[in-house]
Amino acid sequence: MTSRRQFLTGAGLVGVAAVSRSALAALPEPIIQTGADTQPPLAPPEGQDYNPVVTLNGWTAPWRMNHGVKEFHLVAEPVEREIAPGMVARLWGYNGQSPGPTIEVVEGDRLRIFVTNRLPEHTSIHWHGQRLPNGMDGVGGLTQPQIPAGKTFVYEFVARRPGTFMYHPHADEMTQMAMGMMGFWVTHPRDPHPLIARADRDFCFLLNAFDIEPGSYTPKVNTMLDFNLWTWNSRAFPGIDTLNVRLGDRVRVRIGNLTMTNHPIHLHGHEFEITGTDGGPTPLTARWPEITVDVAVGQMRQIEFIADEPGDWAMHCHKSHHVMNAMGHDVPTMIGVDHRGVVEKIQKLVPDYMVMGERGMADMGEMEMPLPENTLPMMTGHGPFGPLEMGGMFTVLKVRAEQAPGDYSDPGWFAHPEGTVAHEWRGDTPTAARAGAAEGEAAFRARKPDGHGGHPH
Ligand SMILES: [Cu+2]
Repeated sequence: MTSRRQFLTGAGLVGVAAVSRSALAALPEPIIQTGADTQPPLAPPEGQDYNPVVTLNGWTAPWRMNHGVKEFHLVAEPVEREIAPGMVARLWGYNGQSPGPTIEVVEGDRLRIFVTNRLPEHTSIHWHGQRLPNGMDGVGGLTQPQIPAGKTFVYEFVARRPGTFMYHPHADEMTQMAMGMMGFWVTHPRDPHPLIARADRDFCFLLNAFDIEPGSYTPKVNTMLDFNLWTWNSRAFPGIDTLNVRLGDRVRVRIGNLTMTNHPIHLHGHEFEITGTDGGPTPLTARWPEITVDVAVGQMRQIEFIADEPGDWAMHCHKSHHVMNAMGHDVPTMIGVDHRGVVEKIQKLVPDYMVMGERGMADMGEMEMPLPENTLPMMTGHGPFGPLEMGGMFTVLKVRAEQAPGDYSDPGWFAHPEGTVAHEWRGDTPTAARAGAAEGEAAFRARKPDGHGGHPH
């Protein structure tokens, strides 16, 4: 849902087509987003000369043309962001959401970006990765005065190089980024570029993290490393939308990391190449196939692959605690511990006592355990075969032959062709062979390099 909110008296609801000269002298109306659904790509109004990006659980900032200059209006303000169904966080962001809208422009565009500060403290915006005049770099105190609460500043520069970028405050950074202030930036090449392929689908998202105590709404802003909610565009699984593509599509995924740790992002079923970073397109000779890309703090990576395997392919951070939602960390490992007898004794003292993790933690995926209000289950989500036992930085790449070009809607779960799903073995189970076995049991024989070998090991 996008709503146009009346802003700074006078402008009212001005349609894009009906902007008068006097209206152009005023600030562009900021577009406010009220929901967390992935919005359809914003096709450029004057003939589609690029394939627009899709911001996962986000949207692209609309702009207006003013005498050859693209004008945007960002409003830094407190927002409410649904992290996943069942949990809302009180964050700071831009234009109603965290992250703010993606700014999507074309190489060579002249830009004017108005930034209105509706936060209780000063802010600034740094345009991460841009070539621009030093005074437009947005480092409060170094290249500009801070933007005081209630004031609007203007940034003006030319989008000089194509690529994958982001924006974030360079003012009280630890607080403002811990509160969710950030946004994506994509600059498309003006002309066909030897190192930038035309992608059929172009997705982008930022890696971010929060420390929100179970049962509360506002992030702790003094947390340095021990965040408990690992999110993509301020969404945690199962709140992260799937990446829906057509079989055979060239897919580009742009990822930026504004957390305080690295994230090895792993894609199942395909190999990809890193085709660019926030430093620019990667030379062809420096590309190699990967299935995991480590995105370090403050880095951006742009990966590309041909989606040529139909199915529902997991895509996630490979740090296993980053695919979980908030949990108590100080739980001892109980695997293999026999609680029988002990439980009843403890329950006499602590009636609510329950056994956790005796067989591993998978039971948590199904456990109907009472949670504090506004708290996500640690491991959750259901697939066609049962609980997924996931949280945090996890989603699914859905590759379908029948997905129409330009259709980003969710096709539902994959229908596996007959006989292509792992299943229970129902035949005989032979005794396992074992090294160092006693006489009469099966044993491996290793042949030593000297050719004598033959001894059981
Ligand atoms: Cu991670």
